[in-house]
Order: sequence, then C-alpha cells, then structure tokens
Amino acid sequence: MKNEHPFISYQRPDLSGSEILENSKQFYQNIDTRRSVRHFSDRPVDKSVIEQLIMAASTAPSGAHKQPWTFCAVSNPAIKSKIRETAEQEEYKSYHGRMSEEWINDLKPMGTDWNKPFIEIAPWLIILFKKSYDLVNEERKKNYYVAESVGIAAGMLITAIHQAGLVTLTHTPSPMNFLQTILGRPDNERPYLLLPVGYPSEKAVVPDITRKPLDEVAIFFE
Ligand code: IYR
Repeated sequence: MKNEHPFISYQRPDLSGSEILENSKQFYQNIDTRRSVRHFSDRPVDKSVIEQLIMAASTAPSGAHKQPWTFCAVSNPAIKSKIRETAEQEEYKSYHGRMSEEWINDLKPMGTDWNKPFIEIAPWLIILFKKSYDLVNEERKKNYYVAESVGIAAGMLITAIHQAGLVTLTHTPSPMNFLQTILGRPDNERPYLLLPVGYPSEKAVVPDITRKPLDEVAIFFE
C-alpha cells in the first residue's frame, strides 16, 4: 500500500568547510548592503519579476506547511492612490498623538513622517496578508504559528527583493484594516505588512546608521 505521507531523499551540494565559510561571507556582504529605502523611482518593474519574488517568499517554512499567507501585488494607479490617501490619514493621526513621545524621538534618525509618497511612486506594492485560518469549501481549517510563518515569509521577500537588485521598505500603517477593505480580502485574512517595491530614485538617501556588532547580538555557548 502506498504511504499516504511519503518522504523523498534530500541532499545539498557536498561543500567543504572553507567553501561554506566563503558562501556565508559573500551572502553577509551582499545582504549587509540592504537598506530600507523611502525614495523610489517610478521606473516600471515587470510583473514577471514580482511573480518570482513572491514565489521565493512563499518557499518560507510555515506551521504544518500551511503557507498561511496571501501576497497582494498592486500596480494599479487608482488602487495605489486610494491606499496612499488612507494610509496617510492613519499615519497623520499616529504622528500627531497616537505615538508616544519616546516613539517619535526614536524615529527621528529615520526621518519618517506621515507623508508616504512612495506608496504612489513605487511601481508595485506588495501587501502581505496573514491567514489566521483557511476556508476550504466554507469549512474552517486551522493554521499554526501564523505570525511567525508570515514574519519569516516577509523576511524572505525582503531578501529576494534585495537580491534581485531592487529596494523595499517595511511600511506598517497602523491600524491597517483599511487594506483589507480596499483590496476586498476575506475575513480570514488580516494585513501584516506593506512593501513598496521598485528601483531607488537617483536622489535616494538613507539614514547614516550602523548595525550592532556580533558581540551585541549573539551569545555563544560552546
Ligand atoms: N508606521 C509608521 C511609523 C514607523 C514606525 C517604526 I517602529 C519605524 O521603524 C518606522 C516608521 C510609518 O511607517 O511611518
């Protein structure tokens, strides 16, 4: 009788320790050039690129392999304008009272404010939705570790965007239920993150900040 839950053999290339070290160094060097960019060019990006980026993100591990996510990719200018308008209304309220003074101060080095022109300028927006449960023939099917799974997929999407040579930014308008309304997503989906995707504008600048060194982010127990 055929096994209902088969396993297949799996191998990776048999690399030496030094090849693995070299690969890990090269990847770190590359990913260390990633920056959150707020200044986008309106230069178009092919839909085929966005499709590949989403498929890369959708390889993320997820609880019980449920892949509890939907990626909404928006290039439609009218929808982008509606999203910008509503996001800015929410952000205006956040920056004028909803965020604490400490939070506003912590954001000063980032140079952010309630204006979000990138939402209209970037050729694509990818809005990632988390599915707290799935609906299969109107029956509720459980998903597991949804926030963790979608967070990992978001990280992989950001990595894929960078690796392709484009830039993005994790935008979290709060509250962001309006994205569910504008995009007409069903009740089992909740917006998680909005990522504008495109080329940086020629005049793009990023904050002059550094990353924590290894000994501030890692503890080894050998
Ligand atoms: N959601 C707002 C505020 C904001 C919050 C944090 I924490 C940031 O690192 C950056 C921005 C916004 O997107 O502007």
